[in-house]
Amino acid sequence: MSLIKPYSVVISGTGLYTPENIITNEELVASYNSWANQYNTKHLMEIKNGELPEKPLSSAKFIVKASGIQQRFAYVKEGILDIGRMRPLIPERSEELLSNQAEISLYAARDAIKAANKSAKDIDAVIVSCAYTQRSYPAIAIEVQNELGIDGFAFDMLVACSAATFALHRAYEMVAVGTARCVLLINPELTSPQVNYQDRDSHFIFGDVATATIVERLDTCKVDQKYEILSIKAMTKFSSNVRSNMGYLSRVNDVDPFGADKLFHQNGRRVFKEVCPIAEQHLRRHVESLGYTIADIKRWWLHQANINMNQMIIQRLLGREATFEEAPIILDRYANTASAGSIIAFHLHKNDLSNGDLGVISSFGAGYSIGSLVVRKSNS
Ligand code: CO8
Repeated sequence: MSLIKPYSVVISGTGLYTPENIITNEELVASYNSWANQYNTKHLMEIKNGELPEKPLSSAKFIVKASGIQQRFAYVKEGILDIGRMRPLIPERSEELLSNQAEISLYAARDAIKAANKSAKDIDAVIVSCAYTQRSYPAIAIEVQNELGIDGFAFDMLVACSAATFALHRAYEMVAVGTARCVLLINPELTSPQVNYQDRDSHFIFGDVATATIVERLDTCKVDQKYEILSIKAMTKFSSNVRSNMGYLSRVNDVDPFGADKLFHQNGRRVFKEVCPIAEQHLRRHVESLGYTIADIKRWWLHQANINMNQMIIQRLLGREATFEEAPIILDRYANTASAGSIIAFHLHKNDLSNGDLGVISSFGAGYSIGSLVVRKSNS
């Protein structure tokens, strides 16, 4: 039993940073295939003798059919398509300069603060939440807090695909109980440094982006269009089917700190099969626990990893195919942006809802982790 009377909590603004550089499927496949052909020629004898497997070729047609992804954005494009490098070229910055993740966080954060009609003095806490942070400490969130001149406190948190929804949950709790009036949370998803561009099965999956959200008390909100958070729900279930072994122990393990297992790798087919039913059940239970039916939900801002996954989950929930308006897709342009996908969908496809309309923001993926929020549009 809670002794604290909770405040009503709203999302009052969102922000989006989209990098200038686009990489199309065709460009990515041409680069990968050149690299694979070069590798196969170089290792012809070992491949013939069965000592090494041949590198199979990739295809843009396969990528669209299997994932729905047409292109992705890259924070730095230079180096990714160069078959002598196949990773972005991001020079190290001196300690006096802004870090890369703080830089992209600030673009999205300023956008969200403006949308919510807030200023630095209104904000009590900053959360940076994403799949990776570029250093362990000091927190990227504290760097962002300093740049924006925000008082209070800031911290980083990592929950892979569910980093954004789980951070929204923490922000909701802080505002509801009154430990913060207004929270800025940011998802600087700089994924390209962790993509294995020499792996045909995953070279196409990810894109870079940053999103930001302002969560505050209803009674301090200064904008007409807001989304009241009615309920939050999370679940996790351990699985190594989506994994990166990059970590600070590589140095003492005496292993290659940049080996293939230190980059993103997955058993995509198993993730698909296992996560879809868990996500569907989670979302159904969440909505029904509030006394609503699935049909009461006007919009589903779902995790954006794979179009077929979203279609299967929504088909199971609704018992029919969803329209674009009911479950918007942004992964065709942005690809999988780790935790930011559902927030991009929310940012781009929320303004047309009417007063009182219900929606669900949800993530599902690595961990496994599933996070959801049921929100209600309020125009006043
Ligand atoms: N080109 C041509 N053929 C290919 C390619 C390619 N690029 N890749 C695979 N194939 C082949 C396979 O080898 C296979 O051939 P065969 O039938 O002869 O064995 C055939 O195509 C079919 O392969 P799959 O069965 O693997 O194909 P799927 O239809 O399952 O599609 C996907 C593969 C797209 C990976 C799909 O399984 C998927 O999307 N699964 C869900 C994945 C998911 O949601 N993962 C979670 C992502 S993690 C996350 O969101 C955040 C993590 C943290 C961030 C990390 C940042 C770097």
